[in-house]
Amino acid sequence: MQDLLDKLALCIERGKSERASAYPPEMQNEDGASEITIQLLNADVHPNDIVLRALMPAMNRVGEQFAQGQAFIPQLLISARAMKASMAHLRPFFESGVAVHRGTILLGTVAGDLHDIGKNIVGMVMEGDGWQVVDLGVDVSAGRFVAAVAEHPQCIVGLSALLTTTMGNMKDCVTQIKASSPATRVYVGGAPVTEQFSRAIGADGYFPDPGSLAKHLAALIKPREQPTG
Ligand code: B1M
Repeated sequence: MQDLLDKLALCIERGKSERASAYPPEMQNEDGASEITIQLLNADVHPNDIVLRALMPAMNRVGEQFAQGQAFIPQLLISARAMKASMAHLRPFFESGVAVHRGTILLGTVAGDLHDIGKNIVGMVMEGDGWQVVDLGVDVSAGRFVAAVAEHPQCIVGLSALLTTTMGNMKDCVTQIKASSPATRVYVGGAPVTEQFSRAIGADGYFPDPGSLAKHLAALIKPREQPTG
């Protein structure tokens, strides 16, 4: 199985989305991220393992190459596309896995930031844990968060940021959300964010991954209803 996980990681690194894709030329007529993900799922590999043992390490390697000037924006984009091709098959496995409704979580990547892969994984995991996810997308202003909280008064908010230059915008979001709705819990996450930063901006907590966020919320908030069927 490790072979298939390694193959999937290679597809992410090289940006091979699916077999039909002509890119990269040296991988023509080979299975891509889409086909290999299906093979892994058919072999009963858990979606979490696919994320943790193939997708994330591959994306981190692409990020390191980018940081060292060995990869450029187009490579990041095609890797992101391959990652999304894989995640499309994983989503149904995370959705509605449990017969509970814990509440609503609003998710968004803060203003100025276009990174959405991590936020999307958080969304999938939370859905699987019984949360209704309202995904506001990327580049979300504090004002849009405030308006969405007004529409979903009982919600919890999860902010994501991947850039040191945009994580500062989380403060604005926390401040404005708390000003309009003091009881709303606001959690933060994303690669550059830390617990210390979370405390400094008045957020209710920092979580490094969706699993720890889901666990924290499950302990804090008991399911509100048990739908039948
Ligand atoms: Co960008 N990028 N990028 N990028 N990019 C990083 C983040 C970077 C670290 C790369 C590097 O230099 N090594 C660097 C940031 C450096 C810094 O700020 N210190 C960087 C840069 C510089 C940039 C640009 C500025 C480059 C440029 O234009 N010169 C630019 C900014 C654009 C913008 O946003 N305005 C840019 C653009 C892009 C692309 C658009 C090309 C693409 C994003 C595509 C997309 O998302 N649709 C991209 C990518 C792919 C990356 C890397 C390679 C991968 C990010 C990713 O998807 N990781 C990234 C390097 C890296 O991360 N190693 C990089 C996988 C993902 C599953 O992990 O997002 O961390 P992550 O999410 C995790 C946890 O953090 C957590 O759970 C997730 C799952 O475990 N989590 C939460 C996330 N949000 C949470 C919220 C929570 C809880 C947990 O709620 C409470």
